[in-house]
Amino acid sequence: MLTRIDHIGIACHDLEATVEFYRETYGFTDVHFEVNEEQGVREAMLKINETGDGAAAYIQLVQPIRDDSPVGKWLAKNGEGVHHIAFGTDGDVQEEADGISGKGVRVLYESPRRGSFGSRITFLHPKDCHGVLTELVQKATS
Ligand code: CMX
Ligand code: CO
Repeated sequence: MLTRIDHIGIACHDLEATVEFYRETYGFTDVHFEVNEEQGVREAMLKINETGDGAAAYIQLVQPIRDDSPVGKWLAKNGEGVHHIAFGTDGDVQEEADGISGKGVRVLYESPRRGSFGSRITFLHPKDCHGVLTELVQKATS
């Protein structure tokens, strides 16, 4: 089941400056940085609140490390802004994706890839989701 908004993904040109904006403006100080080579981004996860399913909701700031990556291409076309939303599962993300695929929505990955904090992620095509690139996230088991 999808039980939370896991994160909202925001594309930016300068990760440190954007983190500073969120810290200064809103007081979001719980920040985790990582690089995801496969996705072509440097990212910062800003924790907003815990969720009822034992996970948490974040703002994910992403800066491309390659111009030809999904975020690099999107930024060149649109400039900074909301790039995707992510829903969290309480179970297996592939099972969730299979169920959604059965409803006629294109799932972008054949099998889940690695996301923030070692999570398992996949994406749904924005053209099948009313213009919203949608990510599904299964939290890493701790
Ligand atoms: N939101 C909404 N629509 C989008 C979009 C987005 N983020 N990205 C692309 N589109 C739209 C484009 O506007 C375009 O529409 P038009 O044909 O009407 O102009 C169409 O989708 C095709 O876009 P494109 O620029 O040609 O891009 P591609 O088809 O090469 O790639 C996508 C689009 C979704 C397949 C690709 O971005 C992708 O694989 N995304 C998943 C991975 C990802 O985004 N990783 C970064 C985040 C990592 C993380 O969250 O951890
Ligand atoms: Co994301």
